[in-house]
Amino acid sequence: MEQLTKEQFIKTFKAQLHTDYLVDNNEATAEEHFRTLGKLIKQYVMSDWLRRRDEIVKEQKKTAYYFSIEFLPGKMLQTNLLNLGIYDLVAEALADINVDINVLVEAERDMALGNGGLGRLASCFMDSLPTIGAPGFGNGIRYKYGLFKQRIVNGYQVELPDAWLPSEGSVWETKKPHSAVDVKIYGSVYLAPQEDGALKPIYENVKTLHAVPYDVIQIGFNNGVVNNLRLWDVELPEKYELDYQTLADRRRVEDITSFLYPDDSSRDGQAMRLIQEYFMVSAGLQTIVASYAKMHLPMAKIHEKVAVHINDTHPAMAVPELMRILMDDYGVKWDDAWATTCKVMSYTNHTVLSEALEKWDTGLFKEIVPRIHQIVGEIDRKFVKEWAGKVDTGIIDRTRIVQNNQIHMANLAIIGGHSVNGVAKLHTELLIEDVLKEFYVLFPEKFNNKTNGIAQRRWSQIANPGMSALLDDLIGKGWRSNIHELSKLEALLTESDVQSSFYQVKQANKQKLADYVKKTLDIDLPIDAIFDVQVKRLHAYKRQLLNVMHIIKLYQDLKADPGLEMTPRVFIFGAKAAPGYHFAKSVIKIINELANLVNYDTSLNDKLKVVFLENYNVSLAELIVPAADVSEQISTAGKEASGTSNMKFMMNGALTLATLDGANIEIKDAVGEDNIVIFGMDKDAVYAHYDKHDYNSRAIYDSDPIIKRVVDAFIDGTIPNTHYEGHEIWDALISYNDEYFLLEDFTDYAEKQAYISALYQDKNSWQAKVIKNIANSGRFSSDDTIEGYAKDIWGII
Ligand code: Z57
Repeated sequence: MEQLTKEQFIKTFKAQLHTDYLVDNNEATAEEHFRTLGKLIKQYVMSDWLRRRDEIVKEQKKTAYYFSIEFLPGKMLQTNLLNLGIYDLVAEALADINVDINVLVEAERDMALGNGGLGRLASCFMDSLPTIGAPGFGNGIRYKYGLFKQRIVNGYQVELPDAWLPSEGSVWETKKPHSAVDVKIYGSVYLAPQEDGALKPIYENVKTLHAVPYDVIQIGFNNGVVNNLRLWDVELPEKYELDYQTLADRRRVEDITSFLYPDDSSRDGQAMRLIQEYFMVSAGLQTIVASYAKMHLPMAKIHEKVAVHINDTHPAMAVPELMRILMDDYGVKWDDAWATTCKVMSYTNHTVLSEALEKWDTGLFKEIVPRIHQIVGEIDRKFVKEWAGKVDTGIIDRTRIVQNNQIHMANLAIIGGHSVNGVAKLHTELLIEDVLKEFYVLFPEKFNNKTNGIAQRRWSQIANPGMSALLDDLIGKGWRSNIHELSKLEALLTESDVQSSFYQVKQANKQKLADYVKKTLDIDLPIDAIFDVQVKRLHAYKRQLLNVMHIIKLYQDLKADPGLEMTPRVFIFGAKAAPGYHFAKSVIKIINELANLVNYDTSLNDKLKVVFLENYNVSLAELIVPAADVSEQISTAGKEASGTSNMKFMMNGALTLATLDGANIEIKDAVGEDNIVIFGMDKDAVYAHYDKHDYNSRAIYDSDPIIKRVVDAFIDGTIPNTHYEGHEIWDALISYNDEYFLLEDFTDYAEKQAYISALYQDKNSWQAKVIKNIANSGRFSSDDTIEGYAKDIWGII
C-alpha cells in the first residue's frame, strides 16, 4: 500500500463527493461525508484484500471459518482508520477542509447483527484474526434489521425496528453475486440405489433459495492484512421463480434474512430460525468445499486445509451439512466423510443455562431439512452403536443426539467435532464437572478452555482517547501495538501525580457522559459522585434486581436520616430485554420508576441518582465504559459463562464489584484481591443449595428486617406506578423462592458497596487500584485469545 498524503487525500475525497453525490465538500451532509470516506478506505485496502485472497489460494493456507449467527461490530470507521495507521492524517486533512471527523463517526449506523456478548465476541475475533495475521474468516447472515432499537416510554421498553442498512448497502461490504449458491429446504428426499450399490438422494418438491454473499472488510492492525467477513443475503432464484408465484411466497423468502432473533441466552424454537441457521451453514460450507475442490486435493483430507468453528450451537448443522456435501456432491463414503468432518469442526459453548441449549423437534427438523434429518439420524445411530457395551447405557441415553423426538444441537456439535471449549476457566470447569460431564467421560481430549478477550484497541485507543494520551506520556506509545506494555504502569501505582492524572481523565470522561445524560434525559449528574455502572442484557441471572435492591436500601436509609453521610452515587443502567421476556421488562419499568422517584427528591441532596440509558449498544458502551468508577458484575456464581464487559471496564480503570463468576475470577487473579471487590456466594455455595434443596428465601425475609424492608418496597407503594411489576418481583423473590439467590447475597453486597463508598473517599488508595487494574488488563486481549484458537484448535498458525 502506498503512502497517503494529506493533499492527495483531500483531492480524492472531494472528487469522490462529486462523483457520487454531485455536491461540493461544504454542502455535503455528514452521511455523504461518511460514505465517501468509507468508500475511499475500501478502495485504499483493495489491493491488500485481493493480495490476501490470492495468497491464501496460492499458498494453500489452512483457513478457519468462524460460523456465527451473530456479529456485533458496532461502528467500523474509527477502527478501520486506526488499524490502517491513517487516523490522524485523515482527521487533520478533514479538519483542513472544515470537516469534523467526529461528525462523520456519528453518522455511521451501528452494525448490530448481534444481541450481546456472543455477537460482540465474534466481532472482537474478526478484528483480532487479521491482526495476528491468521487466515480466519467470518460466516454469518446479513440481517436487514439488526437488534431492535429500544425506546423507553412511560418507563416501559418499546421495541422499534433497526433499519441499519441504507438502500445502497453498507460502505464496508462488497456484494458478490458471482459467488452465489443455492440452498434447498423443505420437500422430501429418498435414497435411490445406484448401479454401483451407492444410495443417491432424490429430492422432491424442494424450495430453492438463492444465497448471495456480501463480503465485509476486516482490517488487521498495522500489518496490511485484510480478511473477510462473509454475510449471506437471500434472493429469489430466477431459475426457480415459478416456485414463488404469490407475493406472500416471495415475502416469506425475503423474511429469511430480514431480522435477527432478539433472544440472548434463551431460545425461541421458531421454524424461521431453523431456516436461518441452515441457510448460513449450507451457503458457507458449499462455498468452502467448492474452493477446496479447486485445490485438487483428496476430499477426505479437507481437514488439512479447512477448519470450521461452530459459535454456540446455532451453526451446529454444519456437521451434517458437511457430511451431506461430501457424500452427496463429492461422492465421499460415510466413514471417510465422518472422519474428516470431525477433524474440521470445533465448537464453543457459551452458557450453562438449560433454556439456552438448542433442541429442535424432529418433526420440524424433518420438514425443513429432510436430508439433514436423515444424516443426523444416521450419526446418532452410529454413535449409539459405537459406544454400546463400552459405557453405561445411561450415559449413551443422555449424550446421544436424538432424544424424545428432539435433536440436541450441543450433542451434535460435540460428537461431530474435535474440540469443545468453554469461555472462562470456571465455565470450562463447570462444563467438565457438571453440564457436559458425560461427554467428558467419552471424549476427555476434546475439552479445553479459551477465556474470552476484547478488542483492546477499540476499548482503549478509540473509546478512551484521554486515557490513551496519558498512557503515551507515562509509558511511551509501545502499548498501542503491544497491550502487555500496560504493565509498565505497575511502577507508577503510588505516584500521586500519576494518580491525579488518571483521576482527571476519568472526571473528563464522566463529564462527557453527564453531558449526554443532560442532553437525552435532562438529568444533572454530579461528576464527583461514584459512577456505578451495570450495562448488559437484562436477565434474571445477571441480577440487575440485586443492584436495584441496594439502591432501594440507600434510598430508605437517606429518607430515614436525611443528614446521613454518604458518598454520592450515580447508578447507571443500560439493558435491552428480549421482547418476550416478561420479568426482564418489569425490571426495566422498576428501574425507570425508581429513577423518577430518587432523581427529583430534593431531600436526598443529590446523593443518589439513577439513570437508565435507553438503547444500550456498542456505541453507547464506548461512551459509558470509560466513564465508570464501578463495574457491576454481579451474576449468581456459576451462571455467567465469562462476561466481556467486565474486561472493558477493567481496561478503562473501573473497579470491579463482582461475584466469583465467569472471567471475574481471572480478573481477580490478575489484579489481586485488594484491587477488586468480591462478594457473595461462590459457585460451590450455590451448588450446595442445589444439592441440598435447602434454600429458603422467605426465611431470610422473615428474619432480616433490612431485607424485609427492601423487598416490601416493591409492593408497599414506595415506587410509584409499579403496582403490577412490583408484585411480580416480590413473588419471584418470596413466593417462588428467589431462583438466583438475591436475598442470600444481599447483605454482603450492601456491605461491599459501603466499603466502596468509604474507599472512594481515599483518593490515593482508590487511584492506585484503578491504575493496577489498567496495568493488568492486557491479558484480556482478544488477539491473545484468538491466537489460542488459531494454534490449539484450528491449527492455522
Ligand atoms: C450470549 O451472548 C452468551 C451466551 C449465550 O449462550 C448466548 Br445464546 C448469547 C454470552 C454469555 O452469556 C457471556 O457470559 C459470554 O461472555 C458471552 O456469551 C461470550 O462468550
